Amino acid sequence: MTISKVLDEKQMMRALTRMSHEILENNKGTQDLILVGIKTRGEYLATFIQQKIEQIEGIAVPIEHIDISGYRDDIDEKTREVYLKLNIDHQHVILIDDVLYTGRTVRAAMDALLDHGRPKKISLATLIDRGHRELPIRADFVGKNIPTSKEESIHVYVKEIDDLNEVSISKG
Ligand code: 3GP
Ligand code: 5GP
Ligand code: MG
Repeated sequence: MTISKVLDEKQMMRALTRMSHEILENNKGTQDLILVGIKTRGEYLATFIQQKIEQIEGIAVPIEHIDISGYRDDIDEKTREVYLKLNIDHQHVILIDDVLYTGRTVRAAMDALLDHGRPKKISLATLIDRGHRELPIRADFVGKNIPTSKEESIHVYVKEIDDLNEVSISKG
């Protein structure tokens, strides 16, 4: 198996910092902004972006994390239980995930959100876009585009779980 580093810690932090600025620029500040991290690793990336936005703007934007496994169309379990404490009506929700691949996870996350309210806008931020979409979904904020083959895997490591911040790609 060959493994190569795609982003070291500094590069990963810079990418997330740039994405935080882009989100603020796009939204013209923090007004009506809600961050929703998709578990597991999207949760930690969302928290990083929230802290960065607070450093830049001095405002802690609302944040929530969702586990959308019950909403996926390619697994049997259809529990469709996603709990959101925040009222997302008329808000600009930024969905945040680690890797965007087929787009099915994001489709499921949008279903879950729309069961809970009527946001004025949903945007998508992903640290890595590896291509191979199976649905008409694209990200608004991307850390790095990494064209992959289907045999390759992207590994996103976050300090809170993996004791390091890094992205690598493996094959074989
Ligand atoms: P995450 O929950 O921290 O994002 O999807 C469950 C986990 O499996 C993910 O972790 C992800 O890192 C890992 N994973 C690696 N390759 C794949 C893949 O091709 N599809 C999915 N759904 N998950 C993958
Ligand atoms: P999708 O639903 O777009 O196919 O896949 C997105 C989800 O699957 C992400 O939440 C991500 O965790 C996981 N995923 C898909 N491909 C990869 C990959 O190559 N590496 C990692 N780490 N996660 C992946
Ligand atoms: Mg993920």
